Amino acid sequence: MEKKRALIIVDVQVDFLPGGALAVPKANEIVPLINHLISLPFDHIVATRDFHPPKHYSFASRWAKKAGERITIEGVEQILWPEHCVQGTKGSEFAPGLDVEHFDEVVYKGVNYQIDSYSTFFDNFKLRTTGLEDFLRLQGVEELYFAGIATDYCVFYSVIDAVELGFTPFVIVDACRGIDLQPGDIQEALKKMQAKGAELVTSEQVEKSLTSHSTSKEHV
Ligand code: VGL
Ligand code: ZN
Repeated sequence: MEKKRALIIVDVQVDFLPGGALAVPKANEIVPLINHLISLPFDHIVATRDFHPPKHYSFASRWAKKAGERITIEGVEQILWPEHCVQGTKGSEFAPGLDVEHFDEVVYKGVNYQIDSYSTFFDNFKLRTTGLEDFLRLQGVEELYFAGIATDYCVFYSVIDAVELGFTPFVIVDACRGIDLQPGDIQEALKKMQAKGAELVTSEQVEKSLTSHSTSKEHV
């Protein structure tokens, strides 16, 4: 039997699009591409949402500091960001035009005001899980295909955790966009994910591999 596959769509939200509070260059370009990926025969489609309370610790305004500055909380370095993806705001919503009706599961992260969460599996202190691992284990999913924002933050930490948890992760590089706080961050993140054991693929390769054999969905 074939391995079950899930598409994991990371943080494709209004505040990360050009014009948003934490705008990621060209992030709007991946929306049609991700919609196309959603139409492929994945066993599960999961989307994550960065979803912060108004005075979140990761917000520069919370510390009267500037975005891009760093602080240390309980020995863990925190980059300070502009206020973004605040619960209940337009900026926290999924990108307009994203095919949300096909999601099987939505995972919320960064919901505790004192702890940031780049990974879609755990918060940055690894104190709590988001529930994503339980969902994937329950469904018997082994292969994870990552797309979304940001290549060098939430996609990166999610993929590293996915390897450590024993999943088989693929990064769909053309369906991701990154921040590049320092130029080169995106390339370095891609290299590190590959070195950790993730496979870097294109959406075209994913389409070919998913449409060339029958899917487990047809057998259930
Ligand atoms: C993200 C910075 C702060 C991300 C979320 O989705 O990559 N980056 N919050
Ligand atoms: Zn955030």
